Amino acid sequence: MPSLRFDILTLFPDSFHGVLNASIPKRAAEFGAAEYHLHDVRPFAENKHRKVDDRPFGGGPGMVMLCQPLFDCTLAVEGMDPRPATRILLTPQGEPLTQSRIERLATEPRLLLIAGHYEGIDERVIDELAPLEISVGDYVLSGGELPAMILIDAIVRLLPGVLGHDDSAEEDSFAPRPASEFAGELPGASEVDRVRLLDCPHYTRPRVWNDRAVPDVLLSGDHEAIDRWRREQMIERTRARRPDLLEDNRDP
Ligand code: 9D3
Repeated sequence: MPSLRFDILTLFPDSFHGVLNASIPKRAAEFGAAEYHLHDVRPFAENKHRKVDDRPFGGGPGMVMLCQPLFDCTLAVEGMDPRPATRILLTPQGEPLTQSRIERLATEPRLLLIAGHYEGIDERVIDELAPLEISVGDYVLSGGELPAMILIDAIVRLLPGVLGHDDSAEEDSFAPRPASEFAGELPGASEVDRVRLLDCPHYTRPRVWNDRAVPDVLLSGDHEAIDRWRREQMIERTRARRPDLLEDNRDP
C-alpha cells in the first residue's frame, strides 16, 4: 500500500508536532501508511520583512493573508513530489466535514492542507488555487491548524493497517452500515441507505459500581439478546440526541 502524503502549509508548523508525534498519527507514519511534511509559509514572502498579511481593503478589523506567499509556497511544495495533490483549505466558509468526506480523502495519494490564520485569506488566491474548502463545524477557532489536525487524525486512522484490529474503524458510530442490518427497527431506512448511528453504552468491571449495576442482558451470555439490546440502544440514543442523523440517512 503506497503511503498517503500530507503537505501542511501554515504559519505555525510547530503547533502540529504534538499531534503528529502522538498516538494514531504517529503510528500511521511509523507504519509507512502516512507521511507528514510541514511547510512554513513565511519564508516564501518575497517582501523584505517577510510579511504574510496586510490590512483589508475596505477597512475592518484584523489582517488578511497575502496572495503571493501562499501561492508560491503551494507551487513550490507541489513540485517536491510528482504525485498530484488534492488541495484543501480549512476555512469557516467551507463545506462541513463528514465521515464520508473523510473516507473519500483517505483513498487519495496526496493531500495539501492550507491552514489559514488571521481574519482570512485574500479571495484571489483561493480562486487561483481552487482548493476544496472544508470547515470542521459551526464555532469560531483562531486558525485552521486545529481543523487540519482533526482532518489528519480522522483520515489516518482509516488507512489500512493503522488501527490494531481490522474492524475497529468499521464498528464506529459514524461508520455507515447497511440499513438492512436494522430491518424493522428503522422505519424509512431502505435496503440501499447507509445508516449512521450513535454508539451504544459500554461497560466493564466491576459489575456494580457506586450502586450502579451493569445491565443484566450484558451478563446473560445470550449473544443474540445482547446484539438486539445494543442495536436498540443505538437507535434510541440517536433518536434522543441526534434526530438529525435519522432524518437524513444519506450523507453525500
Ligand atoms: C469575524 C468573522 N470570522 C468568521 C466567522 C472570521 C474568522 C474566524 C475564525 C476567520 C478565521 C477564523 C479561523 N478559523 C479557521 O481558520 C477555521 C475554522 C473555524 O474557525 N471553525 C470551524 N472550522 C474551521 S476550518 C478553519
